[in-house]
Formats: sequence, structure tokens, C-alpha cells
Amino acid sequence: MAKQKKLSKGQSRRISANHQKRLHKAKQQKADSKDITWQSDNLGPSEYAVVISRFGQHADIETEQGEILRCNIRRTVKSLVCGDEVFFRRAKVSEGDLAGVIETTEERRSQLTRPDFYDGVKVVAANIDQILMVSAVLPEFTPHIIDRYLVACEDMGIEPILLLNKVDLLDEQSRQHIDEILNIYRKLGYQVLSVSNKTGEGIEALKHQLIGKNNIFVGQSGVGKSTLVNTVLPNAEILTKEVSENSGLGQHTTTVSRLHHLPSGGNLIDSPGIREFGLWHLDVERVTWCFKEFREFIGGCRFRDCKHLNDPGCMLIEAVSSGNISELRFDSYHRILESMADGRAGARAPRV
Ligand SMILES: Nc1nc2c(ncn2[C@@H]2O[C@H](COP(=O)(O)OP(=O)(O)O)[C@@H](O)[C@H]2O)c(=O)[nH]1
Ligand SMILES: [Mg+2]
Ligand SMILES: [Zn+2]
Repeated sequence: MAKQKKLSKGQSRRISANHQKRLHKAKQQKADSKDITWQSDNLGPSEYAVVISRFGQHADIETEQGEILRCNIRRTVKSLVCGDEVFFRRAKVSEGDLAGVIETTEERRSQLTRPDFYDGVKVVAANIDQILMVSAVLPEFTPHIIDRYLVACEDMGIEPILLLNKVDLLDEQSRQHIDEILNIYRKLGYQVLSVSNKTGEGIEALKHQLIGKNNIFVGQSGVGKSTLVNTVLPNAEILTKEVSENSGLGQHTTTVSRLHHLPSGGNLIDSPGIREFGLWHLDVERVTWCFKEFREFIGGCRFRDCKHLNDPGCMLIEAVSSGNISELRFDSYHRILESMADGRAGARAPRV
């Protein structure tokens, strides 16, 4: 076996120096992240604000007067994400670029979550009122992916809107075909909008739908989300802002969510963090419940452990036969269960 080559003095020195540098950086970071001991007499009264972006130990908040302030966060605040409503106190003498400290959060109306391999379920944004699920005939119109998103929306209790983009690419026949599929969702009470960035069709209706709400666009890569964001938010130059976090032991880049105001009122949260809508944190019963038209049949099957597959006396299968549940949705349901069973439910399907 070849003898390992000895490092030259220069090499050793460089390695050692790099190591020291990393240690120093790690220490520095630790010190930076420590609570600044905001003295009470340096802090003004409690004020309301909304978190527009969160990164590391800091957050940018917007006050009711429209000021954007960078604050740090009391340790007692356990979770803080874009969209959170908070109370903070302004410093009379600021600490570097930090204008104050966030002390408490309001209870959330909703949480946008994604399953995280390490943390279980991770909250990505708070107080989202509506999720616009974008689909398009190009790259491909896939109702099964729509159903995956709908399961996630139902689970989170956030209103979904089905947004069919690129309708300019549809001829009469394909338009009719897709419309028939979309009718399944309309009948279930989901709102459907058809738009085109190219011709402008439906864009006014879309803008109207966003007013007064916290919105987010989701959908597979290539369906036109970025284009739509630019259409409704013409001056957003800062959309996918990347914050480089140096852990001291190597760089890793995280992309932060950010809340933007829409010109016609309402907000858009741009969240590259929700690229994957994994469903593997849900159990089978929850998935069944998330198909909302299944709910009235749950518990009615002959066997308590009915798999709703080919079990005798299955109420869901009966509902499919009688047309009360669409075959397409039933098929999606089983696809989701299959993907959960073989560990693919967390696999990257839909992307932002
Ligand atoms: N024909 C047509 N193409 C569109 C429309 N909206 C977006 N596109 C195109 O679709 C492609 C993907 O758009 P992009 O916004 O990057 O999709 P994203 O991956 O979902 O963000 C781009 O080439 C766009 O120009 C539309 O309404 N009609
Ligand atoms: Mg994009
Ligand atoms: Zn059954």
C-alpha cells in the first residue's frame, strides 16, 4: 500500500488556519445570535406589526404605519414565520441594524406547513387565507396532482382556488375536455379560475379574487407561477430572495418566504420553501377525510378496517358506482395511499 504522503508545512498551516477561521466564525455566529439584553428603559411601548420575512434570529416586520423594521426575537417566542402578527417594542437606541425586539405573537388563523425530514412538520408561513393552485396544459394537466394539493389544503384548513393557467394554448376540444374535469371540482364547491398571462383572459377576475387576503401560489414547475406573480405584482424585484446562512462549518443557502403587498389590496406570500407538498405525515384516515366528498360515507362500510378497495359492503365504492364520488378522485385517493405505503408520498411531486 502506498504510504500516505505527508503534508507540507505550508499545507498544514493552511488547513490549521482554515480550521481556526471556521471555529472563530462559528463562535462569532453564536455570539451574534445571543439575545441582546434589551433594557426595558431602552424600549418603547408595545406595538403591533406583521412579519414580512424571517431569517435566523431576526425578522423584518411592517408596522401599522408601513415602516419596515428589522428586529430580533425574544427567546420566549417559539415559532415565528412570515405572515405572523406580532407585538414588538421599539428601541430608543438601536443595536446595529436592529430596531427593536419582537415580544409576543398573535394566535394564527392558519399555518402553511410542509413535512420536514428532520423537524416533523415545519411551518412555512402563517395566516394564509387562500392557496392558488396553479395548473396548466403545458407541461401537463394532471388532476392527480391537483388532488394531492387539495388534500394538503384540506388538512391545513386553508381555502384552495384552482387556477388553470395558459388557457391560450387550448383549442376548443381540449378546453371542453379540461372543463369537464374542472366541473368535478366546481361541484365539490372548489372555486375555479381560468387565466392566461398571454392574452390577459381572467386576470382581472384573479386580481379581484386576491383582494383583502393573504395569498400564495403553488403548483408544479413550469405552470407559470413566476409569470403570474409578476402579473399581479409588477414591481416585485425581490421575489426569490436568498439569504446565505453561514453555519461556520460551511455555507448553506436557505430561501426565505416574503410577504408582498398587492397594488389592489391584499398580500402575496412568495414562499419557495413550500416547493414540496409531501403528504407522508398524514395517516390514512386523515387522507380519507381530506377528500371532502368522502366524509359523509366514512364509518359506513361493513368492515371497520375497510380498505375501500374491493371490500364487500364498502360505502365509498358504492358511492363511486352511483356517481356520488368521481372515479377520478377515487383513483387519486388510492394513488396517494399507494405512494404513502411505498414511501413516495414525500417524494417531490408538486413544485412551486
Ligand atoms: N402560452 C402561455 N405561456 C405562459 C403563460 N404563463 C406563463 N407561460 C410560460 O410558461 C413558462 C413557465 O413559466 P414560469 O412563470 O417560469 O413558471 P413557474 O415554473 O411555475 O414559475 C414560461 O416560458 C412562460 O413564458 C400563459 O398564460 N400562456
Ligand atoms: Mg418560478
Ligand atoms: Zn370502504
